[in-house]
Amino acid sequence: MPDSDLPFPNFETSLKRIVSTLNDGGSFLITTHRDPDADGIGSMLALGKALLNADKDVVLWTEAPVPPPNNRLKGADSIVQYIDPERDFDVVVILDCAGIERAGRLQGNAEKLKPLINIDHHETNSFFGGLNLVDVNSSSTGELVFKVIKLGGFPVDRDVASNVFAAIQADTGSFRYNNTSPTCLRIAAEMIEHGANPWKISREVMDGYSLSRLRLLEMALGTLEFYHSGKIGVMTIFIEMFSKAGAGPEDSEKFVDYPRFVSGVEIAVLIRQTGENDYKFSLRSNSRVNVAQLASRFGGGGHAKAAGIDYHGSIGALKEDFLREAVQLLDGIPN
Ligand SMILES: [Mn+2]
Repeated sequence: MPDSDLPFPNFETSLKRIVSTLNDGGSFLITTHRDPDADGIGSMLALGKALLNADKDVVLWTEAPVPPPNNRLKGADSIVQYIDPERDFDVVVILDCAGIERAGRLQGNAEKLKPLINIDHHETNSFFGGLNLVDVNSSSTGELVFKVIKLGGFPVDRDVASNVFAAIQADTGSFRYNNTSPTCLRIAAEMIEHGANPWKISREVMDGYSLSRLRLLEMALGTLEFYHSGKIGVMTIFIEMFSKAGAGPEDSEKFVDYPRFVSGVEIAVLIRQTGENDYKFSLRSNSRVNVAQLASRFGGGGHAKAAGIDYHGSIGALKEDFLREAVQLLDGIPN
């Protein structure tokens, strides 16, 4: 059987099939996961603009309006929250999204989502598309999207370049995490040659903090706790802290880095209250521990170094359960 007939063809075959589907199509619906990050939004905007430059019809959709700072990405004001139910698309593209259930209300129209292209780099991706370009070794979905744009010959302008750059920059922690590969640095360099301005992107999108975010951080830092000889660092944000600071959930983005920054910490945890008995746990690993594996014990998922869990229950019991599993995992790994 030729490789192209396999249900999960290799990377090059998937890439070629996706490029020819995009070339053949005239109208596209492009989206990303709920609570999108800069990789999701940047990838949408980059692919959308490149297809637009090739005279295609493009609708960019997210379930909720894009909050700051990612609404400052170039072209973010063209993202809509409404799609005419009568409207058909030749191709639907879902970016940076591990499972179809994370793709917002779109999943209700499964019949309309064909052909469905899934481009992602999450370890837990469920290959929900008709065409799947999933590569866990890619730094970001932005990197994969650029490979599609390049092979397709879709015109790259400054907006495309800025969004690919921002997507890669965001998912590599500004080129610091261990997914910072020669490939992503080469693509980033190419994006600068196409007009991306690293300082401008850093200043507007990566830094761009509101004062309420810093007020929230001030309170959150006061909650830092350390467990298991300082190997587990936990920060907690309760709903009343958000209202006191005048901040939204997006203002706590990357706060998990603060416990992660501390020497000796192997697992960093940000606990965010989202409802009376609802909590989101964001997990980061500094080295040996696979936090996607840890998250999956509680129905969550993500990457080896960054994962999340949605929890329902009382905070005391949740923390106890979580810490027990985390300690077990840490102790089971040889130094
Ligand atoms: Mn990503």
